[in-house]
Amino acid sequence: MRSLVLKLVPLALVGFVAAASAEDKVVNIYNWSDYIDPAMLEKFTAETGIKVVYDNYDNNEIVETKLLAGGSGYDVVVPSAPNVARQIQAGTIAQIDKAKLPNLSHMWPVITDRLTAYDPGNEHAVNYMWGTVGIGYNVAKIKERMADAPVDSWDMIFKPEIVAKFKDCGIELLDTPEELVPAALNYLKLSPDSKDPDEIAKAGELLASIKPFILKFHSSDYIDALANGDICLAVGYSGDVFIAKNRAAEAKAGVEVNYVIPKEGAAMWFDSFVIPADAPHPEEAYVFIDYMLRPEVAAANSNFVFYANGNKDSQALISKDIIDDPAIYPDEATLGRLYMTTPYDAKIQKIVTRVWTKVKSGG
Ligand code: N2P
Repeated sequence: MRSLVLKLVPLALVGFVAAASAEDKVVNIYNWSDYIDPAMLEKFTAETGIKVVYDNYDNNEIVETKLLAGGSGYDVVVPSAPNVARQIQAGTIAQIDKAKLPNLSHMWPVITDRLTAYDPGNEHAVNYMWGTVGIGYNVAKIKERMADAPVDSWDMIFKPEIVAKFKDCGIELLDTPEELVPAALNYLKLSPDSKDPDEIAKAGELLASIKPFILKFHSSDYIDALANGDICLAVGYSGDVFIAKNRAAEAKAGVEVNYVIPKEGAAMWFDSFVIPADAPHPEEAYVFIDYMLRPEVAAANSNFVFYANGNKDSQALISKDIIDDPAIYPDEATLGRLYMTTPYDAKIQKIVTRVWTKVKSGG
């Protein structure tokens, strides 16, 4: 009898501790919308007992505003590279303790090396996914309106007499100057990374000239709108257009969506995990990031959202359609056409924001 009691007590204690910690442990994630396989979150909680509170955004500006204000309550956020650089400077994100991320060993040096331009030594950020900003379109609707439409060119968006032809079937642009101003500069054969106020003003004029043809400025709405055939043309993020393409194919309603990296070139961007300096649960943040760096988890996420990732050892597990598509994993020729941008300083940021507000208000 005595030995039975002794055996039961420790078991009961273990049960109590497990229940208490499962209740306490939580990680607050703030990530881009449509950017993860939800099954990976369920698996994470089942394995670790850490509950995930998962919020979405669809532009960097809101992340930056929240981090600068402080007290966001988030433990992991996923900004793009120029924003990481600005947030390092502002002191809003923590230095990564690499010893807590053993799965960093799976990262892809080609990607991590590129990111040192924004985060020297990769001390603050760990790449999640990367992609491009290009053109998504409804194959039939475009063809109907212009049989020889230059679908591989930014003329589709920036040449008023061409874009005008597609106004009636619906055009959406990402609601962010971070992507549209560089795209306009590049079309004008100016540096997409220009910090020159006169050049930025010229990009603004070009964008204002096509504003009358734009149905909506929004950074995630175009996924379903393209998939349902409600719009025919969008400037969007690569994987998001692929999600639209797949949703359209699954719906079998005769909508065919395509994505192109236009021949004049396009932006290449990188989104990385960071831990806010005031994160309430940094230990859980590390457990979460390290889990996301497992090759099988990284591959499952890429397979679900059609973005390339920064995890070399996951590549062998990614579906062949994705790995072999140069619009997702660019070949050398495509890579040569991709540009990266650097952060605006506060003065130029103000100018860019003003230009964008003017474009959207049609002024
Ligand atoms: C995910 C969009 C992420 C791309 N839906 C922007 N960096």
